[in-house]
Amino acid sequence: MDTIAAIATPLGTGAVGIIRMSGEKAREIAAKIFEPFKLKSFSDAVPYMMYLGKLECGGVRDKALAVYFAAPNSYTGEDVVELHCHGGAALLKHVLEGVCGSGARIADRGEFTRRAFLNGKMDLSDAEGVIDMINGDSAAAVNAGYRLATGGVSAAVHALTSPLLDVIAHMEAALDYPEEMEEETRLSAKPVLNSLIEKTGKLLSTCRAGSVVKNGITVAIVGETNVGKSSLLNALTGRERAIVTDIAGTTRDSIEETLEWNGIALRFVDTAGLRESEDVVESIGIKRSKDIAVSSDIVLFVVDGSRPNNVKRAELLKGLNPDTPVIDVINKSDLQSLSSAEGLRISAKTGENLDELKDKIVAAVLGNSIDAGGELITSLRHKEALERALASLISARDRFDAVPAECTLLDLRTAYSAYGEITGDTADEKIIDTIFSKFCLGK
Ligand SMILES: Nc1nc2c(ncn2[C@@H]2O[C@H](COP(=O)(O)OP(=O)(O)OP(=O)(O)O)[C@@H](O)[C@H]2O)c(=O)[nH]1
Ligand SMILES: [Mg+2]
Repeated sequence: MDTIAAIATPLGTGAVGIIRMSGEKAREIAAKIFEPFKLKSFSDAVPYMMYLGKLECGGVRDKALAVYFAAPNSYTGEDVVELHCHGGAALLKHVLEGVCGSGARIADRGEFTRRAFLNGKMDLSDAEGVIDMINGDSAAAVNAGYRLATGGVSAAVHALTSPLLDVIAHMEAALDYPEEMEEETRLSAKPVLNSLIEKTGKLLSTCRAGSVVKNGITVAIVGETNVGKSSLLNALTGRERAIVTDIAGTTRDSIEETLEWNGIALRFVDTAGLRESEDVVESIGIKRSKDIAVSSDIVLFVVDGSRPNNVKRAELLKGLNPDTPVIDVINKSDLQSLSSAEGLRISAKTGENLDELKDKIVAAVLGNSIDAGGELITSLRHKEALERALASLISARDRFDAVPAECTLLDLRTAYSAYGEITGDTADEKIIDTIFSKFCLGK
């Protein structure tokens, strides 16, 4: 394999900037451009040790650190060298040019990780975990990426494919034998199929929680005008984000703000108060409020507890997906209560019960679907592959006694191939290209 190189740190100014090389010539190139202070040559470098020295390359000089990771014990499985330079954009650009002039070429997006996959250092789903860790915008998302990257999902899938492969092998072998033997093998396959169907279904049932963990929860704050929706957004996020006045119809456009609660990203969307309006701009805002409520994961329906209750709740929430949870929130608990509405009493002014509200939001969306220690499916690609595997397994089981063994085998091989797409065992080039194109340069 040729030697690839890239700047592994973000472009811009920083304390440190890292140039990474992978391939046969990595150490040789490093030895040409980097003189360690305490060694005659970088060719004598002990792997996994950092050396301080002079880097001279691409027309620039730097006092830098270099480290050599010897194949196969490196990220890519090949010889890897990292040059830890000072983090200047021009400096790094010139060093990279110099490195490429010495026999490396610039790496494509995700090419380091792609090589790691091709060299068997990680499964395809592990590689996707690496992207998720980098892109994760909450602690829960990062941790789900970590679980994926460290083989959680691939182990769960391997636990399904190995018994399936056994069944396939036995059934294939039995095809050539007398009928009783074929029958016996077929019968012993049945309980395995049932167990695979159950386990695959269980994994699929974690998709909703997985999506919440990865993407966060979108929370629409809706209600009549002046009930304190914008005040609630501001109180929750601790910022004067939305304009608050005692004039009904203050908010016209939706305003979004994200906070993290117990590691999960909560994306609150304040909306225009719902009422009959002749005003063109306000009417567009109200239409938008309804659309946001429909597309969000959960709705906070806010009423003003200091006003007699005449809220047309059902009418205002019309069109909502019946599966979308709604939390009734009675705001202004610091004032005398005149409302008979039921719900969680809060005050955007004093902050009363706001933490309880955030807990309630997470519980309403996730329920107890996060099984501690169990794997979470966070990727749509994995979900689709599992669904296809499940459909084929069910088809194999349900037609088991009615069709020849060859037909059952066809279903089982389809299921096996669907599982294999997740780990990369059976993924085709196109899937692999798509996955690595989502990586950043230098990863
Ligand atoms: N006492 C008290 N007043 C509040 C509370 N929350 C909001 N208010 C007041 O209620 C009025 C309306 O607040 P907003 O946050 O603008 O209400 P809104 O629901 O966003 O109103 P629209 O944007 O018009 O739909 C303001 O005068 C707020 O100061 C609260 O918890 N207690
Ligand atoms: Mg408002």
